[in-house]
Amino acid sequence: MKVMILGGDGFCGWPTALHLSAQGHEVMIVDNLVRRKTDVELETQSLTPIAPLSDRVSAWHRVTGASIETSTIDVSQDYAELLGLLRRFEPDSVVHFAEQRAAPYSMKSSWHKRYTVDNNLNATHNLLAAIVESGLDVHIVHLGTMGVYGYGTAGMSIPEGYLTVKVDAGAAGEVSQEILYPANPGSIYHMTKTQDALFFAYYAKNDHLRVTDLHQGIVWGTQTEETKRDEALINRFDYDGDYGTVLNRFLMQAAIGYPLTVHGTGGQTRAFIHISDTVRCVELALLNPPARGDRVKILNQMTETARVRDLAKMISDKTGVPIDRVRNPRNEADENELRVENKQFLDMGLNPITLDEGLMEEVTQIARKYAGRCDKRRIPCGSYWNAGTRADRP
Ligand code: NAD
Ligand code: USQ
Repeated sequence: MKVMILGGDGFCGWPTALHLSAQGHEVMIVDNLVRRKTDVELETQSLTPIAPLSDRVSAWHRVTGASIETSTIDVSQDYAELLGLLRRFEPDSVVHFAEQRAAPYSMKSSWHKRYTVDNNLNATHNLLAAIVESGLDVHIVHLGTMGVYGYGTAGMSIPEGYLTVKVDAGAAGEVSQEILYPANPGSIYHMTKTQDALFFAYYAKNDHLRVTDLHQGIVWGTQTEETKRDEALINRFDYDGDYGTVLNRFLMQAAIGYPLTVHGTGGQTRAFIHISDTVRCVELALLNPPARGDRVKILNQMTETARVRDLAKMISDKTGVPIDRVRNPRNEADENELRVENKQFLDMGLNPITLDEGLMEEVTQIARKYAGRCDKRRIPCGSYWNAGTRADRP
């Protein structure tokens, strides 16, 4: 299969590119390197030392003999170039990771809100319009988020994208209809993903584009089988207050003895998946596309749910590092239950890595190894959801 990977230099995109290349697929990475530039803006860097993109693909060629072509166009702005790449490479599939993905970053200021909306919506819409204009039959696999659903489920399991509702239609009696699960985003970033979903539904209906939307939980871990093969292939590890996600932050904090930063009560329940399972899920999604004319295929890409304070306790018990309950900078429910359907991936043969299995390996082999690169000043989260209105603004 020929696969174009938008955002293929990022945390999920890079190991996915290597995994697909290792399976014998022909891979092209398209990435404007904005994530590396954002590190400069935030005065931070990946805990792991990531090589420049050209060194990464050279190392992959040296280790495996396989070539990965790269392009550094901006998918949200360089429409003609994107169309040209599609026409030349003629991919069977495009995996779309190329969005600003941090909720705290999207809430930092008006500029960050507008950038996130402009970048994410235009990247997604440019891809859809370019595929239609190219006339190619390309399967799009998009990385969406569990956060499109919100995290409150009224006691039921969150279904995979669609919900059957029954409405009392008066004289017509009870009518039943399948709808997209109602969107309930908790940040500007998450909101862009709910809007992506409408673009996909429209283009699947109007142009019969084949689209799979993967509603992914929080990714943890760093390395995959392929990124371990050479030091220059190492994956990025974000630990800062904007881009660092909760579990990897706790693992890094444990490695350097920094009290674990639980927001509020820590009663927030979230869905999780290991990075090695992310790459396997993307491959499974590529191998099982919807047919032309089908509605958008939506899968919940997560393997476990956990409460933030339980994760902190698990890591604290294993490492002895204390827990620090910090004021929650976000506007979110303190406590929520979360149950999620993930039958489709399990039926396709996914055999998930569990939280308990991989946690300590991550602390010792990655976080402790690179602890010297951590700048503790970058750990606190300084992005406040209600900074403009709160009396207790920082
Ligand atoms: P990341 O920021 O590490 O990677 C995104 C990549 O896309 C970066 O390399 C960036 O330079 C590139 N990019 C962004 N805008 C671009 C543009 N306009 N043109 C070209 N390239 C562009 O993020 P990630 O963690 O790898 O996440 C990838 C996708 O997966 C995102 O869409 C995110 O919403 C989704 N996702 C991530 C997680 C997670 O925990 N990391 C969880 C659920 C969903
Ligand atoms: N949290 C803490 N302490 C911390 C950091 C976070 O308690 O030091 C809490 C947050 O308040 C939140 C939860 O942990 O309740 C998750 O935060 P997060 O930063 O790990 O995850 P989130 O902002 O939801 O975003 C991440 C990715 C995003 C992806 C999303 C999947 O950055 O790209 O879409 O996870 S999901 O959460 O399932 O929507």
